[in-house]
Amino acid sequence: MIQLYFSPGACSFVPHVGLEAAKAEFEPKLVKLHRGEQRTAEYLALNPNGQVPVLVVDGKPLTQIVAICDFIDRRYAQAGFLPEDPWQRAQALSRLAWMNSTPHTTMTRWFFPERYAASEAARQEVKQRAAQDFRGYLERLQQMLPASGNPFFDAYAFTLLRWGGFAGIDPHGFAVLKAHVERAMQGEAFKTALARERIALDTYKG
Ligand SMILES: N[C@@H](CCC(=O)N[C@@H](CS)C(=O)NCC(=O)O)C(=O)O
Repeated sequence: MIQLYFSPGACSFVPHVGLEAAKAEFEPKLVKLHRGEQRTAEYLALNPNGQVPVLVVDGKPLTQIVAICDFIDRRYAQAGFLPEDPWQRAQALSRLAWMNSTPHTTMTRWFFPERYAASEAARQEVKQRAAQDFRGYLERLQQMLPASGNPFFDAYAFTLLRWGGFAGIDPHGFAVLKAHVERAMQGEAFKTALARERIALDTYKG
């Protein structure tokens, strides 16, 4: 029995698409981050970090996107998401780890500036600097595209490009990345996850 704790539009979209693409049987469990449901005692018992995603497998929690992707890939090996060759596999995991550690955490600064600075002026500076850094990371992500080719990468790329819209970053400025993501959005697994989370690439308001 598999359950995925997710929140609409959050990074949990990555394993969400992965599970759908693997045609896995799983129970989606909605966590309302804006209501602080990730900080309840019950949830912290699953993930002491107070974050989504959590994959619960036969009652046992697994956290961290990269580890969850590795698990999904091995558990549903027939889907062939990640390369079998050790070097190519490590390279694919390296790209996911970079997305998780670098652009992702940069947007965490933009979403939660109060965790990084006390005054309103300093918080605005944190957000401005985060948005500036994030643009550079989207450039680098775009350059990685020729080496992509698995649903985890595509779902993370979608998530990051969508988050950029909140920070005033127009996805049209990353035409190749946008086209790649929009192609991925046409896949059945993507469509199912997008519909369940009720999200689209529509966060940029110009
Ligand atoms: N490194 C973690 C990052 C998880 C993460 O940043 N989750 C965010 C959503 S994208 C979250 O749950 N934030 C809630 C909070 O910080 O209160 C992972 O790979 O799972």
